[in-house]
Amino acid sequence: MTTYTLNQENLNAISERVSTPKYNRTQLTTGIVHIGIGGFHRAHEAFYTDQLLHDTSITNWAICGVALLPHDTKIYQTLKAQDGLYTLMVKEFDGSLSKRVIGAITELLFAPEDPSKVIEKIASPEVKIVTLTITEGGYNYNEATGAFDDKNPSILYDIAHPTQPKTVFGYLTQALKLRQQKGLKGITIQSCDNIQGNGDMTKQMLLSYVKLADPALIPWIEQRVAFPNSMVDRITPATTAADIEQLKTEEGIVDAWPVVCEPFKQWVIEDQFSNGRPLWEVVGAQFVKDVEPYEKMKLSLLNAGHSVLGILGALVGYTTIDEAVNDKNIHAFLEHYLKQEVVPTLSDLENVDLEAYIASLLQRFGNVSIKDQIDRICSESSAKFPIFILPTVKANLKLSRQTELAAFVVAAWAIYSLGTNEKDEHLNIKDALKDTLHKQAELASQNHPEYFLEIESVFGNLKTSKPFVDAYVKAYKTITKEGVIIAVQNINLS
Ligand code: CS2
Repeated sequence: MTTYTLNQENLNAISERVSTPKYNRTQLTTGIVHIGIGGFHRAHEAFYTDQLLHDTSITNWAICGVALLPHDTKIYQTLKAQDGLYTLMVKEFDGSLSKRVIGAITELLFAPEDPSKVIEKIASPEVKIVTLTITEGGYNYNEATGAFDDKNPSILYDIAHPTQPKTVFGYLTQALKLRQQKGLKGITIQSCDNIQGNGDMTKQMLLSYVKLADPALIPWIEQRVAFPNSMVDRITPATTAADIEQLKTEEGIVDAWPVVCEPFKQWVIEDQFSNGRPLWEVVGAQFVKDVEPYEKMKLSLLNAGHSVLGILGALVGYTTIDEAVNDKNIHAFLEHYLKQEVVPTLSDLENVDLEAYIASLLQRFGNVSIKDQIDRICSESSAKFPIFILPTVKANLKLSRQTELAAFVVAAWAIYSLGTNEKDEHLNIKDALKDTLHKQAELASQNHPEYFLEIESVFGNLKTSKPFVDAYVKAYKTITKEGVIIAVQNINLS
């Protein structure tokens, strides 16, 4: 079989083998600048937008993908060499694979190379939306103070060097300022990260930055920039060498960075845009007045479920999420956690069948073709726990309800942070707070489990809750003594 390198020139030949964009990519204009062109964006927003460009005659919503950080060079160069094209490989439950080339990203910028290009792009009249996937930790929010972290060295750098920014806040501020100077219309800044109230959070953090960097811009932002909240969902594991090889062997397509994902997808967005928006509803997105209940449900069930499986699974020695959820003890633990500790906190969700949602989650987690990496799930847990798990704990403590199972997971995380699993294998921990986590985990292991809860930027004042600390210490001791599986078996899950 002839092999073709994925790029615009070879698209015709490739279309004989897999589905490719049928719209004329060269005639599109850029309506969206997206910051953070990792797998999730390419499996989600870019996928929806590609479908929209495909199904309608709309031409003004192509995406300019921005790689913001110096370590994003590889993804930038790869996509650039492929003219923004990549293959989406959807792994169905029955093990089959559907492949499709996505064409919605038509421009690419590498911010560290020339910041002014990114600033000017956002400040061009045809751009109406900036979307973000900058990860949960990217918002510069400090859990301990409940505010923007104004001591962050990158933030201080951006304030001192406004035209050569490094952070998303520095870029957005300069770009908004330029839009104001040019007398352009407002713009929408839409977060696609897993954060409760992700639009509100973006607004709060951006305004905190602008207050320090350029306070005169605040009224313009308040009047002309919209920050819709949204709930985003599609499980997107990291691409492996085997995925790249499979595409080459099966289709003769040489794609240096395809994206793999599950078939399920969901996007619920608050319909608040200041300068128009794509008709994403035509291709399945849901526009609603209030997205909060959807976000809460997804973060506290799906994302929390992932962290539970990730941390417990990693300690036991599993490497993928399906292995962890297909272990009957871990499965039972997770199901009970979701039903006993999370569901009671979601009582304001009307018309949602939570039992059915949980059943579908357990099925999605169990998809053996996905092989979602436990390493991916456990990475940056210090940014994830405060969003996925701790709000549930706080809500339960407030009403004097059980937090035993969440305490068990936090205890497992403290033991995980020592860096070795129960098989004595090294754990590859990736976390911005890795050193702090390790240090507190070490102290905890010397007969003071509670020391792990001292990390205020993660736990806030959780250490002052006696019922939680008691449950946590008890779980810590049991897991250390008996291991995760026996400890789980010994919890009364009825
Ligand atoms: C995961 C998410 O990063 C994580 O811990 O829970 O990436 C998850 O796969 C997505 O939010 C699914 O929509």
